[in-house]
Amino acid sequence: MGFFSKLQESLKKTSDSFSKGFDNIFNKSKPDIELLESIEDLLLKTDVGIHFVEDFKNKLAKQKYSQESLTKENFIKSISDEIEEILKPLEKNFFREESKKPTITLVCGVNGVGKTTTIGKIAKKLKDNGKKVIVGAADTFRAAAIDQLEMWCKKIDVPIIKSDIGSDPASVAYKALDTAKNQNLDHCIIDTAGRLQNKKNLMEEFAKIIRVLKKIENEAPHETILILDATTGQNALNQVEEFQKITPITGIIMAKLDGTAKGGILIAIAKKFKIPIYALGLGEKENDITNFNAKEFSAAIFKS
Ligand SMILES: Nc1nc2c(ncn2[C@@H]2O[C@H](COP(=O)(O)OP(=O)(O)O)[C@@H](O)[C@H]2O)c(=O)[nH]1
Ligand SMILES: [Mg+2]
Repeated sequence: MGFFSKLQESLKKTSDSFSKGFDNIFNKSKPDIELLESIEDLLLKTDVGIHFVEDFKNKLAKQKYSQESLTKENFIKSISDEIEEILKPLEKNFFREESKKPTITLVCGVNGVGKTTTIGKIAKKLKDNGKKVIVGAADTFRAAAIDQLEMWCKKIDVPIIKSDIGSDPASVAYKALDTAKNQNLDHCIIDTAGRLQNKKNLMEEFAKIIRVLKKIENEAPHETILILDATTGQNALNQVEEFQKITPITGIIMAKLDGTAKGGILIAIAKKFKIPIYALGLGEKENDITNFNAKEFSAAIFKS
């Protein structure tokens, strides 16, 4: 299956929600104001966010649709154009060629969003692209987290640096980067713990990881990727805000877009934070990841 079909299939719940909503709205002939209100409700249900809805409504109001041109097709065209316009500037491919060797990437996000799984997928994809990758298991808080990353690394045949549960995350990160340097590898990817409920500790932990990485490579980390879970809806916005206080985020990967009708959350996040989007997670398997493309995303949302 091609990645566009995969994206379409993954976003099916979101696109079904849009298309059923639009059908319901446009099957009844209603005066404009009611129509706009129905559209507003529908958009809010898919989590695109109030700012998007308000701006879009203003834009529509300016376009002055006549009664005849108030068709479903016209609306869908306007909305998908608007979405593409917002998302287009944020297209950034994580798998682009990098001159930095090794490219050092910190992966962060709250527990359960898909950090470890996403690391497995990106390491696999980088490896498939001929890159040499090493992974550091710096989420030392839970034994299961280390085991899980190790299982991934075995499966995709990528080396891992790990230590015991409870050990210092910064020292794991340091060892991973040191190995990457010594062996002239292309990518060093560090998994981290996501205990946002203990923000002060997490902040200190990140500061320390970054401090020790900088001892080896002054520019480290080149990338700090925040993983978000599309099924958490509006809460993802808070997570961006909180993690930005902990450390500057260079890119977002939205995981679990396959499991939700609330795929619109990506639009809300794009509109509010304007952080580049590196990739999308579309399932639990190793190849369930795709580059982010604004046009394809918008097309997939309005497919059905
Ligand atoms: N459906 C789906 N599940 C995912 C995706 N990414 C991760 N998961 C699942 O989400 C759960 C938590 O993932 P994990 O990588 O352990 O999250 P972490 O705690 O942030 O490291 C696991 O059951 C994963 O299989 C995705 O893109 N789609
Ligand atoms: Mg994990």
